[in-house]
Amino acid sequence: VEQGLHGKKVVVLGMGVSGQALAAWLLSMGARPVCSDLRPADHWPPGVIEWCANRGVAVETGEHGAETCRTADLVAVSPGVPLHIPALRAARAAGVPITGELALAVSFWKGPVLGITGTNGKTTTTRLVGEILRTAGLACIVAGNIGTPLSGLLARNGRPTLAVLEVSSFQMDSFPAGDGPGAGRVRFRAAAWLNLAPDHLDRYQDFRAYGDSKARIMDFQGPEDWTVLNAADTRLDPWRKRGLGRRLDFGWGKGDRPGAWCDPRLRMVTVLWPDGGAEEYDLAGWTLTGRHNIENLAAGILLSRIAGAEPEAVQAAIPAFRAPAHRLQFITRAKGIQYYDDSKATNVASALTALASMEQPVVLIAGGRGKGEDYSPLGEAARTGRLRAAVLIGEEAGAIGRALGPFCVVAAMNLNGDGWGTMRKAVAAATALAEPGEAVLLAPACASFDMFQNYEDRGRAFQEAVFREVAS
Ligand code: UMA
Repeated sequence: VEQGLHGKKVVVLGMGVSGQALAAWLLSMGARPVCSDLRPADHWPPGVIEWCANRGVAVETGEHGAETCRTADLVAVSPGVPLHIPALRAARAAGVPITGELALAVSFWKGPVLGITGTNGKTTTTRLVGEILRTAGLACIVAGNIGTPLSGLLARNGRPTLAVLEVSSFQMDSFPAGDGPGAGRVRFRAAAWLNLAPDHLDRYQDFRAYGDSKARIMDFQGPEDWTVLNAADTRLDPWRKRGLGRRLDFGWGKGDRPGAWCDPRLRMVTVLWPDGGAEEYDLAGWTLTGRHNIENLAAGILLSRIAGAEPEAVQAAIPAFRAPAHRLQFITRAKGIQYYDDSKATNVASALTALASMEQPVVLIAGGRGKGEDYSPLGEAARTGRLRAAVLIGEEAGAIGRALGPFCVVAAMNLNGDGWGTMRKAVAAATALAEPGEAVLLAPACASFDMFQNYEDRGRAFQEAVFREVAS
């Protein structure tokens, strides 16, 4: 693979945004991509089949054929494709190398790469680092799980440019082991692991396997590189010593070792470097809600400094940064009720984080498609804390309702897959339940795919419903 892709048959599995970007880049490299997607031809994303036909690119619809993969020079998977499917087993048995879209793109990327992984907070931290680097006048691209496949940017990779990547466990899964295709060329100048909480248990055998997947980011680092780990998250403990990178931690308190240390009272972050250097950052003007976002900021400061941003630029970016949409985003206040959109809270842990970040009692809108998670921690929040009422939607409404038990008022809304209609009903019900001084919070603890295209679509539906409701 390192010797070039020219003339090689590369089967691309999954034709979402990753597969499309990868196929186009492979073609530009003179490879012979074969585009394969489980969807039948009439359900492919618009224009993709025509794009292939116009360029003589072979397509395989409705299946990933074992023969297609067995006869390839390389198979490259999209993040959403699980690695144990029969076609990939056939490829493995035939000795065909397998890689992932992001792994392949990183192995061809010429500039330094920063990788940011974790269950929650990845997108916020990735965007923050991008903003700080821009404030510092450093050229960079921001890509990965955040929505922009890196392979789509390879064509513009003439001059080595810093890449700031949000890396999901799905993407990490298909980074080849030491002897795999391109593995020797994959390197993370800095890798940050923000936190670990149960998620995606429908894809992984268990929680440990999910953590193992994220931990692999440290395998692609040398002694000159930096590993940035959350000191406060004990779930990272089994993997803290993994990899060769130099350690920087981030956490709370005064800090007794190199890293970024947050003092919530003084609203300061102190950075300690291994050579004894120290820096202080003032959090005045930081607008994001919640302790978790201060942890994200601490990690972001370390990554930006490693990437070469000067402390002055880091300080200037702190008050200027705004939360990305659908992440505990304040929407509006009407009749004393505040509305927050945390549609990105697609697992129980992030819904709990959202609840813990709210200062007022909450009427929660939750539910959607489950990922094999246990909802009882939400019941605990209802019993002990701020969760006063809940409006439940989607496939998991029943399961969450059972977990919430008798501790809060529960209403369920479902309009047979009509997501936007259901959301309007849910927002109306939540508004009726909320008292002045309380908050209506969308933090679903579930994926959105039962009723929405994605979490953004769900968040937009919520925001539209809120503005309708408060105008009525
Ligand atoms: N497909 C197959 N075979 C399969 C599974 C899927 O052919 O076995 C096909 C589907 O029919 C569909 C296509 O693959 O046509 C979708 O591919 P994909 O699921 O890999 O999604 P992409 O559109 O390529 O988007 C992916 C990420 N999606 C997933 O990881 C599920 C996006 O993250 C990411 O932004 C994008 O690449 C760019 O890098 C989304 C996500 O939900 C936001 N990520 C998860 C998360 O954050 O929790 C991990």
